[in-house]
Amino acid sequence: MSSADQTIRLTTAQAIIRYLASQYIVIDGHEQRVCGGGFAIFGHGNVTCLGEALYDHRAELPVYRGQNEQSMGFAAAAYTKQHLRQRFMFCTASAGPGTTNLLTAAALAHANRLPMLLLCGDTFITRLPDPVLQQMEHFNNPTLGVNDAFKSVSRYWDRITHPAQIIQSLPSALATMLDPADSGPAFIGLPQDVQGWAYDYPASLFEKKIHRIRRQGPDGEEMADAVAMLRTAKRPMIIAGGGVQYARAVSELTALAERHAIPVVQTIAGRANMLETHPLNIGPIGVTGSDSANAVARKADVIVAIGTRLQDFTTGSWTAFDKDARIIALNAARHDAGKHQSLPVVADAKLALAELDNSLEEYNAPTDWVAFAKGERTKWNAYVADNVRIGNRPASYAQAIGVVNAHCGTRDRIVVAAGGLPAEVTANWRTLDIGTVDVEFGFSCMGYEIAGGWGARIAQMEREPEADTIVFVGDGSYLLMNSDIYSSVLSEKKLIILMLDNGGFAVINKLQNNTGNTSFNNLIADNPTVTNPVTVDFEAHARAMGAVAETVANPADLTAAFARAKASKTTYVICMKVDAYDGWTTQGHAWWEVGTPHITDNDSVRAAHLEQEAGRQRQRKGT
Ligand SMILES: Cc1ncc(C[n+]2csc(CCOP(=O)(O)OP(=O)(O)O)c2C)c(N)n1
Repeated sequence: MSSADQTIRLTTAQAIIRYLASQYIVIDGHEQRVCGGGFAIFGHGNVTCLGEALYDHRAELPVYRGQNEQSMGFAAAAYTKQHLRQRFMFCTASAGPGTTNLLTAAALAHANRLPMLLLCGDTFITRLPDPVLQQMEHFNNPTLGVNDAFKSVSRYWDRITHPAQIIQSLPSALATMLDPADSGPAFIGLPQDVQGWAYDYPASLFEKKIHRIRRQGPDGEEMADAVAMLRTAKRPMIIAGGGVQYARAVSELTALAERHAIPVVQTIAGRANMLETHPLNIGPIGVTGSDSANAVARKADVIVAIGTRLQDFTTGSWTAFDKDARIIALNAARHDAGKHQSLPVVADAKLALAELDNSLEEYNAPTDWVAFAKGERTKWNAYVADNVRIGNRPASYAQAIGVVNAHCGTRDRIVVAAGGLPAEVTANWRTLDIGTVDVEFGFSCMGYEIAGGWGARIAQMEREPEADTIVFVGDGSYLLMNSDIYSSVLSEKKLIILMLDNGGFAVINKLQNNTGNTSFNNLIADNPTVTNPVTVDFEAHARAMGAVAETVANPADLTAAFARAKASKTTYVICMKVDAYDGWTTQGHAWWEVGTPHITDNDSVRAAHLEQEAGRQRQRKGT
């Protein structure tokens, strides 16, 4: 008998988990499992078969018990982000509501291009017991169920209707997740009966396999065009996105910028691509950016956009640039490289940046242009220094950010997602080390903060346990999803959480006011159906989940509290009130397109609409 004919008889679920446990990757010379384990909430749809298989492999693939499927997915997203997409985790949900709870997390991973494996129970293939618990029946299509909802938020989708199918499906799912151009969530629906069916699997399926993340070199002609265009630049600018970090191309980016004196601005995901102190770091660009980056962006004639999907916060809804500026888009994904009629260079950033650097030879950006960019940055630094200064106004996000930034470790990781904090962190945070900032703004999803902090901390403890994970969260996001404080305590994955309370959804209230509308339904104080406006005791709430918690009266008291949090071995929550109106960073913004009413009886809404439309004059329309 040929060795190729050797088989191992396993259930579908056993085979999936055994396969996952035998997949490896080499990171910095160390072989590691590509799957770092997973998050699970069991129910009848996954406990009996998948649960049995996971128990047998619990030493190789650690299973963390979640509190909410959605937050499990956020934790998995933050985990892979911290591992620069080189390792991922799985999430398993039972069926019906457990599975649909994962939908938002899948969308977040899709928007942020993050790998995560979703293993979800499904209805019976035989249909003999139908309709089953939690089954949603489509009267005219029995194949449709809740799992089909994942098709639009997954990069890979499959339903296993026979045990043999995983021989094809699992390698495809992994190939998708590890492809830099295609990376995103992979969804596998597992009918409850099929999970337990047995099959004689080829033994070779379970042999140790070492994966590589492909580095696609640039096409010669695309690169030649890019070099020719960049050589003509009188005012070149680089936009560095999150893809630079995923390609582990930070040193190539820095070398290119330094050798040819090209100013670099960053996207939100690319916020920690360059140290704050680097002279060519001109700051964050766009709607929540800096005056310095936006001033440079307005004048740049050739823009090299690297590893960015050019979302509206980066481009100021495409008003941030000169209409005649030309864009070279260097990206692993063809989709991103072709945006806005850019000159595409479809390639791995590390390889392409090195080649671009060499091919540019003696090209240097004109010195007056570089001096202009540096001068703008100096002015922005002064603004930020004053903006984070304690006492400059009522307690604000910026002041809290300033205190933490001044006292955190250089390798500490900060996690932020929704509300006003992403903008405040992007504008005011001084990057102390590469890859230390996780501002989730691909989906800007409330609830990611604490759950993501937990996942980030799991990854951080695998790589650099001496550093801390620091979460900034508003009261709105906290109330939406906080139960992973308990998870972090249970699993001893310590977080430092800054819970900043401005009485509700303050950033949306600000948008409501800025568009001429009356405050309504955002701050607790402005909700007509709130007839008993009690306040939440956040400190007691966090303590009830096992965290150490304290409340500070003002940013001046935050320094000592943060030191206590640093010294704590357990998750530590610091609560502080900030001002909902007088607390914002007011500089550094670019125009942002939001839909405003074209007709209204309200004069201030009409005035805001006209002002908003006036900003459109600068908008590039796809050219
Ligand atoms: C899941 C989700 N629901 C709704 C929104 C829309 N939204 C964006 S920010 C925000 C308010 C967040 O409140 P909070 O966390 O208190 O931050 P603040 O606005 O006060 O800074 C809302 C409702 C969102 N981003 N995510």
